[in-house]
Amino acid sequence: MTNLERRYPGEKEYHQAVYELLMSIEEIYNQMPYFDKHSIIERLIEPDRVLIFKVPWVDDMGNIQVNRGFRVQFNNALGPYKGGLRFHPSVNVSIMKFLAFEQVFKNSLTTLSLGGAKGGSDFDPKGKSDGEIMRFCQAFMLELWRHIGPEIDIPAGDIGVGTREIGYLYGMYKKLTRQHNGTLTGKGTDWGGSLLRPEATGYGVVYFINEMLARQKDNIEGKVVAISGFGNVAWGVAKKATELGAKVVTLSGPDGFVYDPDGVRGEKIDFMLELRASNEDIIEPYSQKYPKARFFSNRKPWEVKCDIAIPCATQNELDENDALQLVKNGCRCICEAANMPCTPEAIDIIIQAKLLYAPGKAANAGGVATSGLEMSQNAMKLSWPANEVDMRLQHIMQNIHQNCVKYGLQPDGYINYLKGANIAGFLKVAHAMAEQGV
Ligand code: NDP
Ligand code: 2IT
Repeated sequence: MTNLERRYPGEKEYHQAVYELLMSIEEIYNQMPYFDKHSIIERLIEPDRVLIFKVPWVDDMGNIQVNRGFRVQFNNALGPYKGGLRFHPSVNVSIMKFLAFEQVFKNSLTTLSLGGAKGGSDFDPKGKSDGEIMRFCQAFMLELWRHIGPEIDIPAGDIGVGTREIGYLYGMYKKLTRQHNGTLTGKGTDWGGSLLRPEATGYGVVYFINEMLARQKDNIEGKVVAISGFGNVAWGVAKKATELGAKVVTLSGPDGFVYDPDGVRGEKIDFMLELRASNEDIIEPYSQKYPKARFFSNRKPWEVKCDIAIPCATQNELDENDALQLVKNGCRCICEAANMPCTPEAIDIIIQAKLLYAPGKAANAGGVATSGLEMSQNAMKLSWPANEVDMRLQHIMQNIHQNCVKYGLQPDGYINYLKGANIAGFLKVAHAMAEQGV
């Protein structure tokens, strides 16, 4: 850690992600000198390559804008690089590296042949016209296309990148390469996209929660659920949780959160999507449209009494105070749908209180797993019906859960899912690296 911090000063999200993993695997690593002999840690924490490029584009006023583009190809021991693209003004090298690092172990957990990568830009989609989004995506691909390919690196969506952006990116990729080979997942379902990919991250999260609850002879039906965000992942979680009989009582945006005592269900879930698509990115209009819902400006949903809390927005959005509040209010389960949404201090509190806690790299792996299923369908030039994709997704989430239990079971019977996920994800990558030589 000291070396890493010296080499990459200020990359705090990256340090945080590496530290968390190292703490989890320390014991098992020290029991197997074989890892040290192959310098696995030193090799594992250094990305294979970090690409940073200029993205110049022309806005609707005719002005030239310049953004930064990134692709971190972290590790391809298990398969071609795979991971999403994030368009958000906060994007920087540290955030890209932490996300790519997490992706390596998440992809390992899916049981599919996928390496880990992440990319994106500090471009802010907020308030941009459709034409501007298209021109930005085209300019971004003008550089990225030479670094990706169906057996090299397969990008997908993340914050600010959904089906529309994937369409523009893929269109440009296709022109430049003259190939329609499926590179990029989350495509439109008429031209190679897998059914259920948009829902998959959220659905997978809810399947994972049900697996955790099943060990306690319980399930999600009748539970009160608090979620943050109102993007793609929040939408999938709300849809599946509601379908299985839970009541989702909160959503949040950068302006605050809404509390809906009747539950976010039916047409309200579709309204979430409309709000998100409006490019306004505020949640307050929800409470204007549904008067029973109350809006709390500049506050977080974690103050609401709930059985299950599911952060679905961004990194470090749930801190120590939020964790204390959730524990005090009798919350039983905190499941990370976003990547690294809980701070290390929050995680300590949650685990000490022996709550069910699922780290993002296990719980949200259904998204990338379904991207992997999209790649399989593209390679076969076939598309599976939704129920087949769903069945495979459920099976993958059960498998991830079992692996977390296998490596996370503590002497007192408590399952430390963080430790379990990190060890299970790490072991596969480490063995593959050792077997493939330096
Ligand atoms: P969306 O862009 O659809 O939604 C993101 C939501 O989070 C929005 O409500 C957004 O509001 C909010 N948000 C983003 N950045 C910040 C910030 N810095 N501070 C506060 N709120 C923020 O993205 P997704 O739903 O796809 O992604 C949500 C999370 O899930 C991310 O952590 C992502 O990495 C993770 N994830 C996504 C997967 C996918 O398949 N899409 C798969 C696995 C994980 P606003 O932009 O206005 O701030
Ligand atoms: O964080 C993630 O796992 C994603 N954004 C999805 C990546 C993918 O390749 O589908």
